[in-house]
Amino acid sequence: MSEHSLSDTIYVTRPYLPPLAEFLPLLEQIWDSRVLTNKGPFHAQLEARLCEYFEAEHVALMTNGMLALSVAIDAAALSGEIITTPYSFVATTHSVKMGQLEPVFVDVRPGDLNIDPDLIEAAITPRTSAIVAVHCYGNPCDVEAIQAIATRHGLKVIYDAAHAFGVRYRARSLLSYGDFSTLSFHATKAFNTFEGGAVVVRDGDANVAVDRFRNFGIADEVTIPAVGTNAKMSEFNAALGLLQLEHFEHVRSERRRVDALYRAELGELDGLDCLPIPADTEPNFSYFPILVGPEFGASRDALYEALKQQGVNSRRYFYPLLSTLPMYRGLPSAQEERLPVATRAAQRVLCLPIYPELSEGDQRRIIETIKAAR
Ligand code: T4K
Repeated sequence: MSEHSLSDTIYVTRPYLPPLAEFLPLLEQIWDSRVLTNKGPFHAQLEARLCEYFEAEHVALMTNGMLALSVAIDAAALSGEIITTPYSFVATTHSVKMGQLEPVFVDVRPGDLNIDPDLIEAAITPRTSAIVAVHCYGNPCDVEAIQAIATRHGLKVIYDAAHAFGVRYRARSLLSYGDFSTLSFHATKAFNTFEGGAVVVRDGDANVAVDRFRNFGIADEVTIPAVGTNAKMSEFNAALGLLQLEHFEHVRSERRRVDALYRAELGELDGLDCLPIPADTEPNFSYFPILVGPEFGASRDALYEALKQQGVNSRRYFYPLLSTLPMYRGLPSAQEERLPVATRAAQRVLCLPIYPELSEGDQRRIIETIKAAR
């Protein structure tokens, strides 16, 4: 039994919420208007604000990040094989599979655990139609190298940018790269609307398909030219998003504070690696992954348990590796020997608590537990 009560449990994340008093007037407007969903006024405002913020011409709000991926995959009109990473949350590969496409796993790079562009070309076949890459933990993929390969082979590029809200790379929004970027605004993300998501669309023609697919394939009251789903964001979520946007730089700076203390205290420990902050990047500090190597003196799972004993719930994002799941492990690209970097990372990774309200005292409790576990 843990000696800690539930009340002093430290979770891997806690959602940031703005002061309730700021949200109530927006709720009153919803109550007055009775416009609850189907592209209401808050929905329109949030899409417009995010277009500015993401430096994009088209942003379509969605119910969640998984449906955002499904919508982008549908709008990209793909077929056959999709090159993707095994090192992600399960939504990435499931959205490929649910689009009746075959995932082809390619290993990741050790420096940022994003898909390794040097390995992509060898995985391309005449059946390949796209690359679905993930900006894992919000760290940018090698977007230039990936685009060059895609252009050479006529492939679409979809970035699962679920972790990458507010990230800037080479002085522009990371979401302005690729044909589509998809976001999650889930409670556990750096920017949340309770549940929510978005698709950033580069090509205006695809924007029509995105818009239709999230609304049952409907074009107008009497015209339904396509199959579709219901992936619409409600007015409640959109109103919250407008407010959250005003608080996002506060969220980012509080997360930066937590990130900096971990780096200062854990960065030099033998056998424990923090992922470096990537060059030319303004991060959002949405996760704090550490990699626990054999020299640390305790295994990753022993450290996970030691933290739990002290009331600290770290998480093994991303373990198990997606290529080991029952529905994917039979794929030729899922063989472990083809994915050595991702396999090792999944065995070693632990994401430590990081969120704006994490106090220095609680963070020091986490750090001391890690040091004592060696
Ligand atoms: N692509 C990628 C790369 C993703 O990482 C994700 C989602 C998606 C796509 C799909 O986006 P969505 O469809 O979810 O919008 C969580 C999230 O559910 C999931 O959104 C996220 N990635 C994934 C990495 O993590 P769990 O199973 O770890 O969540 P859960 O409920 O255990 O929450 C973790 C901790 O957060 C809890 O211990 C306490 C705290 N928490 C959580 C919730 C939901 C709160 O304090 N309040 C809350 O409301 O999956």
